[in-house]
Amino acid sequence: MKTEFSLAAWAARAEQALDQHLPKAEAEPRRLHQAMRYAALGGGKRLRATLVYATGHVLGDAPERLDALAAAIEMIHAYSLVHDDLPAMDNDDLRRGRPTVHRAFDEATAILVGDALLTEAFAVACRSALPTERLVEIVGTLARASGSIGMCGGQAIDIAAVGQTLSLMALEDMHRRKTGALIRAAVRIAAIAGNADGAELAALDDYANALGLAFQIKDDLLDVESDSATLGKTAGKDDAANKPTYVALLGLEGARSKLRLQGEAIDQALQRLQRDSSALHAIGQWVAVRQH
Ligand code: GRG
Repeated sequence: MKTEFSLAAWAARAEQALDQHLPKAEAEPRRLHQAMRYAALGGGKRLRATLVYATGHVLGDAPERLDALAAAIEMIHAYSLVHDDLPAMDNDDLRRGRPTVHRAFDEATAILVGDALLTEAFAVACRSALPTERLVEIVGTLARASGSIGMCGGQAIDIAAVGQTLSLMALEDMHRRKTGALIRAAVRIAAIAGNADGAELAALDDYANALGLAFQIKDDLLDVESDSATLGKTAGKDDAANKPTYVALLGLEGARSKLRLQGEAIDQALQRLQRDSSALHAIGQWVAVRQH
């Protein structure tokens, strides 16, 4: 039986969950808490939180049970963006159409905002009303996805690769860690919360893996297709021309065809679920056609 869902409603729900679970702006230290809220609220596509709700929906879990996990994964994502924007990394002035945290506040505050968002995310995840063994698995999943074999590792590989020619395999490995790991974790933590069995976990992981690559390929395509992608960039070590991308390696048509292949992998993975997976399918379609 098909069940109703709305990706936009889940994205809006994530915003409310964040508002509820982030430290209040009036709580001391106020400047840090205001900056954390500035970084995490009021922008972003909420892809990772939407994946949490959609995976729960496919497994029959109500969104109320997943609010803390949705907030936690968006907090980790927000931390990564704040640190990625720092002068020592991408040195960006704008994020989500507003000054980056180190511009709106200051650099030390931005470092602390990232540290606090990452750390607090684990406390927020632990607010989920779940059996302890599932919570432990969820916390471990989030930690591995964020740490040196996941997102931080991908960022380190990316920094080392600036100005270098990467093979397709190396580029894919970097993206699987840098952006793919957290996207996979979003699906996995909802799957753990929803008590998915081994076969379902494997199918969902294959889905998320293909979705993560599709997201990155589309990001590279958008970078060359839209002038707005360069807004807010300061020239320097992270000049887009210096960065290895799918378009640089495969050309426009090659990258588009690789994106279509990920779409097929998404469909195949979802077929193995033997459930109404239209919500996850809709996210796959949105990733391929998104314009920002
Ligand atoms: C600093 C530890 C550390 C990691 C940074 C994720 C990341 C690693 C950097 C992001 C750099 C970047 C702009 C990558 C391109 C793809 C990407 C992840 C974009 C941002 O994610 P979206 O598009 O952002 O989901 P919104 O704003 O919609 O939440």
